[in-house]
Amino acid sequence: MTYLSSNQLKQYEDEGFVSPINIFSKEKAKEIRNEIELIEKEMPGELDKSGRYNAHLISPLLDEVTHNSKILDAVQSLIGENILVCGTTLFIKNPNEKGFVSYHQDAKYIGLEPHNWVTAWVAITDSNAHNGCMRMWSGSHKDNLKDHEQMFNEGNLLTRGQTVNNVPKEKTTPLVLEAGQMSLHHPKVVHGSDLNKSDDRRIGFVIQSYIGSNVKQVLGKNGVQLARGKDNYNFHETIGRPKSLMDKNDLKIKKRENDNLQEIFYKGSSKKGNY
Ligand SMILES: O=C(O)CCC(=O)C(=O)O
Repeated sequence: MTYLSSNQLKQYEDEGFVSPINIFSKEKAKEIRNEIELIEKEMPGELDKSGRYNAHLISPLLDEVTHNSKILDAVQSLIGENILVCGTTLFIKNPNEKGFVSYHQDAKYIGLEPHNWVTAWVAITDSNAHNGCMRMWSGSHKDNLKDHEQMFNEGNLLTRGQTVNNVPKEKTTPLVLEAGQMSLHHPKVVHGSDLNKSDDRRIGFVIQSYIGSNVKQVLGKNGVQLARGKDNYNFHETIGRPKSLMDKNDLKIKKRENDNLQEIFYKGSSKKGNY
């Protein structure tokens, strides 16, 4: 068991994130990258735009990451022993593309209440200031939810380009990770990321999020998987784990889940973005 240490718990409480945490080897990370790139090659477009969500439903290796016991031990330290997975996102920044993530709070649009949940950002490639790693506004999770401007701006990897203005960027902390490490962040911490200025891809596989079984989806429907413990509340439909890579039926389930997610992400918006 590798629960978070008291120092790590303190970091999460004070800063709204804990990082870095070692999960798997660089070799394993490369294997996972190869599986992602095989899907991209065999099924062009499958992981693009709204297809970037829930790739763990069609990829046995991403499923393995999602249910990794080291990750779950750390998550259990923060949200308790009954843990559900309610979705994943691939945040890929290719070199020479203008991808960035505006500063935002996840809890603003995701519909998961109460905030007994945490997001795990797992580095499939190294992630650093040069290739656009996440940057956290330390301590911002202690404030209420902030106003977000909906920018729908080019290159923004968020659905609506939702942006918290006046973030003191020079004070934000870069979460530098090696492939195989992860960070955990709080639903209300303000965070974003810059352009990838390197000549390789930056790939983050994000479990967004691990929720306690007491958490509801108040904006729509979310299928979940039981990751650990018991689901005492049964607020959500349960979805299965992948049978094999790119299984036909699993592809349909992924599509259905992602259609539901679109309803959640664009609830109340008259405009739709790319994701
Ligand atoms: O991958 C990134 O740069 C941003 C990811 C993010 O905003 C998140 O995981 O909540």
